[in-house]
Amino acid sequence: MANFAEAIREIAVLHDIDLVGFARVDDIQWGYPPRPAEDLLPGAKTVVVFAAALLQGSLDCPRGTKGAIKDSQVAYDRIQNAAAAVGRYLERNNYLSYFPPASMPTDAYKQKEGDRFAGEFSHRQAAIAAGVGVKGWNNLLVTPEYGPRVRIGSLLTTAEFDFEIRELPPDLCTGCGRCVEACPVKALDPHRELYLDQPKCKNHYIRPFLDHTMWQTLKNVLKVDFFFFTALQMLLEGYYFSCAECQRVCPVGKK
Ligand code: B12
Repeated sequence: MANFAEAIREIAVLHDIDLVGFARVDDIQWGYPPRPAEDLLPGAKTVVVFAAALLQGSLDCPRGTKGAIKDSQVAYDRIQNAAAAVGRYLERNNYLSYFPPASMPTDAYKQKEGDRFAGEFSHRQAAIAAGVGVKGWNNLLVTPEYGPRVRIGSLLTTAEFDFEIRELPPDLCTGCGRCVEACPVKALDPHRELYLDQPKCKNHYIRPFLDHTMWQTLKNVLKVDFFFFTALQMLLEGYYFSCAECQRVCPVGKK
């Protein structure tokens, strides 16, 4: 059998992917809401995880997150291009492949704590199983090389092949608490079952439309010029988030 792991790494590097990992789908801890790989690709055996590092300079830029948005969009393209190329390579070898979106579209659920967005697959859980990183206090995947400053994506495949999974130090996230402190809306608490208060994070993060209160949100929408200009930019440019503090302040992997 071809050395799939090696060939996949080579394809990923050509698409500017920084870290590649592999895991058996049965070793992925279920996410919540549960969505096992079998649901998405019947017969799935292996998951390939891709991490695309972000520019630390873009995240650190004192003028906010505009540059970071662009860099993240490019990271999503890098991941999707790599996943599509690896998928085609595996299908040429007669194994089916599927890559769940690394970003939107997501599903929305009504829950008692408020609306919750959930992707159809947890790239974070897959990346943890593949030894790409560990879960940090910031609720994010923290890698030794880039800390949480990565976008991640996965490809499911029916192929089974040999690979190695690296061992990561369990204290990679030292629990320094900088992310918890830095969160502008205090949405992080690693001592709760769900580290992240999603509605709090989401309402802050997709500002300027949504705000902390209904009233403030309405005021934003009623500023007509502001509303149309912002809506236009969001639609044309995919400009939709305005906070990445929990990624920015993490000391792990900082240059
Ligand atoms: C919806 C979404 C959001 C929502 C909700 C976040 C959430 N779910 O935690 C909002 C808008 C709030 C958000 C915010 C952010 N997001 Co976001 N988001 C997503 C998205 C699209 C889906 C997440 C999801 O629901 N997955 C499905 C569920 C099943 O899995 P999960 O949440 O990953 O896994 C957790 C749960 O399953 C839970 N869990 C596991 N078992 C159990 C069992 C029980 C009983 C319970 C209750 C829970 C539970 O623990 C898991 C790990 O935290 C993912 C992409 C993706 N598809 O994964 C990006 C993603 C998680 N976001 C990302 C980023 C970067 C951000 C932000 C920094 C904003 C920004 N600037 O982009 C913030 C960070 C917030 C934070 N500190 O967690 C990155 C994270 C990269 C990394 N290094 O980890 C991802 C992976 C996108 C990507 N492809 O790179 N996000």
